Amino acid sequence: MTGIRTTCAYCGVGCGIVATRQGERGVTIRGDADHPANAGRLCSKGTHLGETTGLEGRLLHPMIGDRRAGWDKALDLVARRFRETIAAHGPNSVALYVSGQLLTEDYYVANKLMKGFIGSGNIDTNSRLCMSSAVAGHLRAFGEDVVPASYDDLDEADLIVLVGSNTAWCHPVVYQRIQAARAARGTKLVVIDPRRTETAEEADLHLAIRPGSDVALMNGLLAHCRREGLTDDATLDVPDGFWTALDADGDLWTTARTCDVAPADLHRFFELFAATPRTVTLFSQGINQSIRGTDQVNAILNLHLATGRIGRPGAAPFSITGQPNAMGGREVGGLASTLAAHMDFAPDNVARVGRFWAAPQMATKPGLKAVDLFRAVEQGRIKALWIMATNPAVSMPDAGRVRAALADCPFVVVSDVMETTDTGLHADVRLPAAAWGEKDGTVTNSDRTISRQRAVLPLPGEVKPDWWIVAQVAARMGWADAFAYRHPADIWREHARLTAYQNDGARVLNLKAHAAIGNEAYDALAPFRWGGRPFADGRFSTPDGRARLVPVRQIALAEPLRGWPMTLNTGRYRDQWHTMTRTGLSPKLARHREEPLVEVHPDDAATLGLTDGGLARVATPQGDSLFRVTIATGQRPGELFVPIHWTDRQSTGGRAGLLPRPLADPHSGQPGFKNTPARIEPVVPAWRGFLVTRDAAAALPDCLWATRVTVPGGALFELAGDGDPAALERTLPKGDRIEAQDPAKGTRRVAILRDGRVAAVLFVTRSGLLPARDWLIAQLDHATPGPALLAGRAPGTVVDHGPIVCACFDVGLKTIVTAIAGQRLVSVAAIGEALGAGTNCGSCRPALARLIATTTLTETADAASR
Ligand SMILES: Nc1nc2c(c(=O)[nH]1)N[C@H]1C(S)=C(S)[C@@H](COP(=O)(O)OP(=O)(O)OC[C@H]3O[C@@H](n4cnc5c(=O)[nH]c(N)nc54)[C@H](O)[C@@H]3O)O[C@H]1N2
Ligand SMILES: Nc1nc2c(c(=O)[nH]1)N[C@H]1C(S)=C(S)[C@@H](COP(=O)(O)OP(=O)(O)OC[C@H]3O[C@@H](n4cnc5c(=O)[nH]c(N)nc54)[C@H](O)[C@@H]3O)O[C@H]1N2
Ligand code: SF4
Ligand SMILES: [Mo]
Repeated sequence: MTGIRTTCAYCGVGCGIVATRQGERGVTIRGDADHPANAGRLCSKGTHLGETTGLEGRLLHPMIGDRRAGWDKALDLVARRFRETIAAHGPNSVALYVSGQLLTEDYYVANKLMKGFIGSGNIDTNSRLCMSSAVAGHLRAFGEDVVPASYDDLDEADLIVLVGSNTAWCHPVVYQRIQAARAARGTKLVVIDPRRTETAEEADLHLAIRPGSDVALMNGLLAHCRREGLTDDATLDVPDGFWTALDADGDLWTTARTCDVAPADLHRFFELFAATPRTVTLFSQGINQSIRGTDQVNAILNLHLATGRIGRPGAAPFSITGQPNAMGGREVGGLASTLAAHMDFAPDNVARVGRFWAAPQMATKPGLKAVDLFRAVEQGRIKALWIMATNPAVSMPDAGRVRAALADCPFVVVSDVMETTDTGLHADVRLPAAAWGEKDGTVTNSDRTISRQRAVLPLPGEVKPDWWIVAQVAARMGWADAFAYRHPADIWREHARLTAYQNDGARVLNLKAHAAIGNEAYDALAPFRWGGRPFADGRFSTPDGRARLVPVRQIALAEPLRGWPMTLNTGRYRDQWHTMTRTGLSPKLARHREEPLVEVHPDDAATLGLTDGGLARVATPQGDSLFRVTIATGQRPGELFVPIHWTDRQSTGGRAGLLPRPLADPHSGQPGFKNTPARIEPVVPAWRGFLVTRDAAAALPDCLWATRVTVPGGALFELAGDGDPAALERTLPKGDRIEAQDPAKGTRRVAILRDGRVAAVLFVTRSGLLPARDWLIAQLDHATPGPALLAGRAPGTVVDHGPIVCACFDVGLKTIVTAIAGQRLVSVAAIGEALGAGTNCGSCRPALARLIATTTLTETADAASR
């Protein structure tokens, strides 16, 4: 085999990849056919990882302020400031904020430093924002945070229910697996999501419930199963009054009203679930990211426990994780609320872990959870903060406030792979970490499969692995012996030993077999899943071995607030990852959704005067930001959806993080990102335009709306503004200039040539049309004649392919629609044969299916009106 087996950098599906180095920094990628998570498949993000391994924008040296510093100096400074702060203000005056994008080994070392040596619980992680409600729900029901499902269950299920999960975009390879199961055994698919996502579009049934009504739905379904005699709670711990309270919630019609769905649809779902013992309920952020997230999780767990849909093939509740190593972080105890190796802060656990670590100073109670942690920074109670592998200035709720807190914090350290991030701007010290392709260690995916990530590329510049950086600081704080790791395998063995240490079966997580593994065996480690089929024997990790049903009630859903009549939902795009530090480098991935859009129902758009393609300001009590409007029938009226990805690096607008409330679930501390009172109003700029430039790293032009789109050979900026567009000229590179103007329309076109080759073109207009961007982008660095450049198109005809649908083969919307109509293509496979679209990673297949449906409809409608 050529190439190195590793795992994808992105989502919790945890796909195996075979990566082959090409030249200095290049990597070619293919799916690993032997990996149990993906059997060779990859989605668009994994497929295009090779476009993101260059050194552009990387942080390559330690930095103190804006100056390069040697490692010794930077590490000494971090250790000294942490030591001094602790000496003056106690261990709780410092904190670490880490990430599900660290490897298990990195995570283990950071957790050990904080909880065993500094002696505070103040280490929390971005997983708090991601699946802490699932963790809290598992603990309440099972007594341990164990995901009782595996991907194999998806192959063996007869019904799959996706709740609050846009699987087709966020876990595409799992989605393909679901589609394969549907094709192979007729598995039914139900999607529960207020939005009609691409995932929902292909389902057998979509329940577009009112946001926040999931408890009503699950409780209603459980009551239905009880009435049908399908529940068996003999072996469960059932609190008094559990069943009577459930009955009091009312019948199908009441539930349908609460959830705002048709009673007939709800009935269909209830009957289907009741008739299907092999059911997997897969859930993610629509459930977790709510101020009632933990109760929502337990409503799902109650349903599965009481109907026996757990611990059996094809039957399980399945909390799917977001980040590549969210699960590994849970295993080492990287949340402020857990200790280590699936142990909590019970005194005997604290004593046990303390013995194991020979810890001088154990944390004895949970630390601050993310929202409270940044509040403590704001209030000056935390005076030294170290952030690793996460970008909270963008991703925390009420992010404007988080930025202000960071700016005021006396000492901020940021370990990142990128030179400039919105968070890094507030750092006193920046430490260059190894990126995907350079890192070496393990990750655990959504179904408990542990895989190796292996280095394909050498460490560039002075970059170091995260575990090394933490261990160095620990050593300089005085604990060299406890952190004397030389290889990630040293850490892995220690972690494995801790999971097995005095574990008499009380904890399912037990990696005993790995406690003495050699370095070579570690390097060669094949993917394996721990825990087998958890709870198959009916025994849970509670003291009496019984699972607990947790009484949960649907809270009254608030009426819209005065002045904030809309509800704002936030989430993800198919081809972008979080704050775009990596996916933002890929021209192919940029094409799916180039700008941050706000999706609005057509009725709302009509009432509020919003136009498709126009700009709008979305405001909440926390802040406001501009977005480009897209009218979407898949939105419920009164609800808006915006993506989370755009940062100050990428755009003057689209800053979703400024908008959500910093309110969190009382059990888990997970913020409610999906449901914020908001309003929206149109913004009509005086002029619109765009800039295409060879300078990929060009600063954002200073105007009302400027969004960077990575394109082959440079960058495209979409622009709009109110002031004098002449100010934009400052952003043009130097060179020979040609220009044309049309005063009647207020149009100005400028092209800059260097050595006769196109360096940049700028088009601005007050009332005219703008040409399609594709052809101009393709002219970068070409010796294109001036008149054609200023005309914005090739002499003769140009084909506008429309927005890219298939990122792998660059196939545009218009090309596809023309082919469907012209060649009478009736299936996704037929489109694949004709155009190649959808035949590689498959991420665009749901979009292709929709194009077939809508194109055929239009054709029929045209025919009928003729
Ligand atoms: N392309 C891509 N994939 C990713 C990521 C990425 O950034 N980009 N990030 C990864 C990470 S870390 C995570 S956590 C996952 C997240 O994966 P998902 O959870 O699938 O993604 P989201 O888009 O955050 O939200 C899912 C859905 O919840 C719905 N929802 C909102 N409110 C409610 C509600 O009240 N009830 C119900 N039932 N549904 C509701 C939203 O409309 C949305 O469609 O994705 C992972 N995969
Ligand atoms: N409004 C709203 N906000 C949300 C969400 C939402 O749905 N809506 N979802 C939340 C969820 S589920 C999540 S998971 C978060 C994600 O939010 P973040 O974690 O803030 O987002 P990322 O862009 O993944 O940030 C990772 C950072 O680590 C860097 N990095 C990458 N690899 C490494 C490495 O190996 N080592 C180091 N040291 N650095 C590295 C990257 O360059 C980047 O700066 O966002 C949360 N915020
Ligand atoms: S589904 Fe896509 S992003 Fe997720 S691990 Fe697989 S290839 Fe990577
Ligand atoms: Mo996440």
